[in-house]
Amino acid sequence: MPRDLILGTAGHIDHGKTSLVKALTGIDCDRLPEEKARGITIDIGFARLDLGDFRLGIVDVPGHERFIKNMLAGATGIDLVVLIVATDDSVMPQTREHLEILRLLGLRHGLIALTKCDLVDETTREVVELEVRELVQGTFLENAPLLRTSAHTGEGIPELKAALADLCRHVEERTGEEWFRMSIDRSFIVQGHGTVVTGSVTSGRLRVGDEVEWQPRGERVRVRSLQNHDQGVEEVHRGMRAAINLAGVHNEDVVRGQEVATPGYLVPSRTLTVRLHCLADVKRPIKHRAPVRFHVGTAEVMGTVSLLDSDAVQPGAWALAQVFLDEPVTAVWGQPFVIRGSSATQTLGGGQVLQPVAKKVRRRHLEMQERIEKLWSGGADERALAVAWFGGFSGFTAADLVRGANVGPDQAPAVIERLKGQKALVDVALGSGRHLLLHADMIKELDERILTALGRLHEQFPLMTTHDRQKVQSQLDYVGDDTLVHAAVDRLIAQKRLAGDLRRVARTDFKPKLSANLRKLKDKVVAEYQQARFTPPEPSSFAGAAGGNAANLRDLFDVCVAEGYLVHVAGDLYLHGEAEAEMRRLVTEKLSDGPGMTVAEIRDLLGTTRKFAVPLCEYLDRAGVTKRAGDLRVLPMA
Ligand SMILES: Nc1nc2c(ncn2[C@@H]2O[C@H](COP(=O)(O)OP(=O)(O)O)[C@@H](O)[C@H]2O)c(=O)[nH]1
Ligand SMILES: [Mg+2]
Repeated sequence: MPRDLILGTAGHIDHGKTSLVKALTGIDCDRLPEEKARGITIDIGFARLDLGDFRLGIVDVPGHERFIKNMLAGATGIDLVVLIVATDDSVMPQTREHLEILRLLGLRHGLIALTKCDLVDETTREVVELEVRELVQGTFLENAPLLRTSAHTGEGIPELKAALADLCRHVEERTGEEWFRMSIDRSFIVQGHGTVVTGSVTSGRLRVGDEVEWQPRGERVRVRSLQNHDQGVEEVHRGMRAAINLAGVHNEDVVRGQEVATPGYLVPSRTLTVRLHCLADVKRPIKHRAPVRFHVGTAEVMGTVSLLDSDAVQPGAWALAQVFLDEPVTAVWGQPFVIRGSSATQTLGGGQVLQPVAKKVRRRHLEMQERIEKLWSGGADERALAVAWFGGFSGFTAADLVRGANVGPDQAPAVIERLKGQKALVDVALGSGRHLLLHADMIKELDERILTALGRLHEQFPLMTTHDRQKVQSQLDYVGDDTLVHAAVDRLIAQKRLAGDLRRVARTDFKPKLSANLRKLKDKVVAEYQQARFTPPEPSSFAGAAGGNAANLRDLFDVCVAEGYLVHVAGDLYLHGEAEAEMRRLVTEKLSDGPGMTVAEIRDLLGTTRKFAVPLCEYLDRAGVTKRAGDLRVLPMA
């Protein structure tokens, strides 16, 4: 089986890129009527070249400075490049710009073709060769083969093919499992078949009948049929040009920049964290908050740069940054991107994606920066841990590691097991078979937050022995699964750092300020209120027992209310919690199968006196149990 690779062209307009592809393949890549009429390439065109051991899909790009965005869409999936320089024109602005873009895209393999050699003499050829050699110094093309060609006379074409075949042998083969991914560069309708999307397959393989996720829409669609260079095939894989017939997709909904991928692989985001390089030969640095055009895959989206560790990236320098985009894009860890000025007149820089799906990070936050740097400098385990850490309390999945840490899909389970073994990751069971994978720091962090929140409550209510678990959770500044908090509280109870039950908890290091006497008094108060039901005692009747200290007595009643033993009705009137519930039940029951009741009737129902009946009725109105209708109390619905 020949190996499939994708070759791109690059170079200034009119330098003979399209002519050279035609001389190599017999295919005219200028397919648009406007391209034919004007004789220039506007959008990317495609050809194929068989080289025995290798099959090249060729993407011919436009050289015109106005169509750089199309060049970028074409260059995004290529494995090797032919940089083309016309001998009658030598190095020109887009020769430089295309080379810069190829460098930013991380291209490693290519060769140089001098074209139109039929137009110039030997001396000129030599001068141009020197100029080109100088241009590529320090780049991946530094030692690249340089061939002299002419599309008109055929000079150098066989040698070019041989050099390409040789170059292909140097492109490293990828081993290990990969998920499928293709960034869409074109779409059209085939009569009777529906929408077809095309692109360069950048990873994995895809078969007829498979399902792909169409991003950023997040829709799952079925692959009806596949083509590679106009031939029906059962499968496409990395390095191939592919045309995918998608079931149930409207052509008008497809735009360049969308992707199709293995479901779960890509997640669209408007915020990405990146390492950003400012090109050495731009005039001004890239400033914090600069508006830019962000090119990733075949997508081009407007956005703003936020520099995390500086106010400007100087020409030639690198920085950590986040980009905030107007539209969501899909990317993976390490993926190259390019940024251009917002008016699209200049390529400013580019770099690699570190977090394809990021949350906004505070600038100049050293700990965050260190964690983000780990995503670049660290090995697979460290990258995985960084992804887990940024997953916070929501945790992470194996797919997050594939997308965000460049861990192979076949490697992810082993990485997770290893890190769990090292206690760096924790697998929390959430009940009913659900699991949550968390960075171990999150468990510690949650414990800390629970202890701190409870500590604050103890400080605020020094007399209260315990607090409601729900109340503690509401003070955590936590968004995530409730079960996780419950599990953490249970664990803290098991570790004896908390004391409590299913309903209420306290820190074990907390000593309630209630003296032994007051604790005894509290039990007495609660017991008396329980006994008295709807004819409760006056708080002042306990003043003597409280040592005549009014503040103590007030605190004591507050504690009883906070702990749910008593309910405050009005003024000095309290009911035992059970009596209050009983009152609601009795009144509601009576009213739901009878007419309204007067205060006197409610008084008799509760077996109390007028002194209590009036404030109790008003309490029931406030609580929404009853409402007033003239002299009567009725149910609020009535
Ligand atoms: N004499 C000569 N002209 C060429 C050669 N290659 C391309 N041209 C001409 O240069 C012009 C631009 O070529 P084209 O392939 O469209 O350039 P591109 O913009 O780089 O794709 C056309 O008029 C071609 O006929 C060549 O090898 N010799
Ligand atoms: Mg062209």
